[in-house]
Amino acid sequence: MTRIRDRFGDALPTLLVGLCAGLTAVVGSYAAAGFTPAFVLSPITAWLTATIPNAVTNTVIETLGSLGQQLNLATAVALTVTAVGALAVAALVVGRRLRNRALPVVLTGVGTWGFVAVATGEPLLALGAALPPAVVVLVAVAAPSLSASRPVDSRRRQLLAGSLSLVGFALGGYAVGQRRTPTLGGESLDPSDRRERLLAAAEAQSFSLEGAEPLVSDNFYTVDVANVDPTLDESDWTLTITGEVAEEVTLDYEDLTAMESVDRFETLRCVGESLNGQKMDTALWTGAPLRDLVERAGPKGDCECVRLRAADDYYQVFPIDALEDSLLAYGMNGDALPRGHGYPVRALIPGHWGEIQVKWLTEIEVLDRDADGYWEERGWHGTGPVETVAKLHSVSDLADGRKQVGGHAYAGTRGIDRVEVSTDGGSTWNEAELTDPLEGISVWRQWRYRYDPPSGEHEVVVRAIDGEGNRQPREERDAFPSGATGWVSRTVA
Ligand SMILES: Nc1nc2c(c(=O)[nH]1)N[C@H]1C(S)=C(S)[C@@H](COP(=O)(O)O)O[C@H]1N2
Ligand SMILES: [Mo]
Repeated sequence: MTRIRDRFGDALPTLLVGLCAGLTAVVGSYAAAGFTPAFVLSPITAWLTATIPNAVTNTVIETLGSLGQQLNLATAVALTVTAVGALAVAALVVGRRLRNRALPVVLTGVGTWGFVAVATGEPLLALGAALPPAVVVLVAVAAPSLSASRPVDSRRRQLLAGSLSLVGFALGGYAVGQRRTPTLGGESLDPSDRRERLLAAAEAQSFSLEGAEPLVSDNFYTVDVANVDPTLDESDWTLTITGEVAEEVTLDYEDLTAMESVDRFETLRCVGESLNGQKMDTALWTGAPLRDLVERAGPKGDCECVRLRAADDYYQVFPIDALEDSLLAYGMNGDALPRGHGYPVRALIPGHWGEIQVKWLTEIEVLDRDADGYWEERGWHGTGPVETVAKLHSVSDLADGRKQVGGHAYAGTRGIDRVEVSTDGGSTWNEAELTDPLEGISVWRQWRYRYDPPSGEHEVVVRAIDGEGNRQPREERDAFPSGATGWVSRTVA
C-alpha cells in the first residue's frame, strides 16, 4: 500500500479530498448557473420535497414555517456533497487499484458532469459543477505526499494552502454566482398618477405600529413549493387558456399589458401560517381582469372549475366562479412583479387563501371533472375564502404613560367591521380604532388601541367582527388543514 501511495504521490487523506470535491462541485455549479433552475440544488431540493412524506412536510410547515426551506436547502447541499464526494473517493480507490493517475480525475469529472447534466437538464452549465471536483482530484493525485513520512511542517503548509484555496474558491464562486443570478422583474412600470395617489394615500393613513407592517407591506412574505424560483422572461411568456373550451386563447405579455389595467390593493394570507403569524401582507397590484379572458375562450366542462398551472410545476384547482373580480397581475406597488412574487404574471383571486394566488402563471385549464390542487393532494383545504383574523404584533409605551397595542385584521371580501380589544383577559371589551379600508375588494385594516395600563401583568386579547356581522370564532384550531383560528392574546407587562 505504501508503495502504491508513493508511486502516485497521493496520500492526502482520501475522505478529505472527497469532501473538497463535493463542496467545490456545489460552488462551481452556483458560479455557473446562479440561483436558477440550472443550479444543481434546484432539482435536488425539488426531489427532496417530492420524496419527503406529506405528514413530515405538514408538521415542518406548522412548527418551523419558512425555516423548512432552509432545512431543505441544507439537506440538498449535504446530499450533493456526499454524492460527488463518494464518487471522487471511489474514483481514487479505483485509480489506485489500477495504478492509473488519470482515471480518478476523468471518472470524477465525467461522473459529476453526467449527474448534474441529467438532474438539471443543462449539459453546458453542468461543466461548472464538474470541473472543480476534477481539479481537486487532479491536485490530490499530483500533490507531493502528505503521508506521515513527510516532515510535519510540510504537511501543515499543504493543508493550509489547501484550505485557503478552498475558502478563496468558495468566496469567488459565491460572488460570481450572485452576479449570474438574473434580476427579473421589479423595474418601474410606466408612471401612473392613479397608482402614485393610491400609494401616497395608503402611506398617509397608515398607523405607525412598532413591530407591525404599515398598510402597504414593506416586507411582503413569500411561500414557494420550490427552493429556486423560475426564471421566466416577459418577452417569451405566454398564457394559454385551454382544456374544455370552445376555442383556446393564448396571450403574451404585450397583449396583457395592452388591456385596460386595474390598480387595486389586495391582502394575501397563507393558510399554513400560525394564527398570529407573519404570512399576511398587502400590496397595490396592477393587472387585467382574468374572468373576461376565460369567458372569451368559451368554457364548457361539467365541474365549472379550472386548474391554474405555473412554471414551477405548481397547480391549483378551484371553481370558475371564484374568478369573478380576479386579476392577471403584472405589477406590485408600481413596479413589475418581482421574481419572488411571480414575475412576469400571477393570478390574484380576492378573498381566497394565498395558495391559489398562482405565481409564474402559464396555463389555465378548464376541467371537466373536479381535481385536487398541489396542496389539496397533500391534505390541505386552502382553496376557499379566508378565515377572519385579528393579529396583535405591536405593543408600545406612549409618551403620556399609556400603552398602545395594534396589528392588522383581515376577513377577505367580507371586510372588517370592528376590532375589539380586552385588556383584562376577555372580561370586558373595547372597540379599537381602525384605518379606513384601502381601495380594493379584499384588504386588511390596521387597528390600534390605547389604554392606561393596570399595574403589573395583564392579558390583552383581540378579536374581529367581519363586514357581515360575524365575530371571529374563539375556538382555537391549528393551521392544518384549513387555516388557524382563535383569538390572539398576549401577556403585557
Ligand atoms: N407557482 C406558485 N404559485 C404560488 C405558490 C407556489 O409555490 N408556486 N405558493 C402559493 C402560496 S402557498 C402562497 S401563500 C402565495 C404566496 O404569495 P407570495 O409568495 O407572493 O406572498 O403564493 C401561492 N402561489
Ligand atoms: Mo400558502
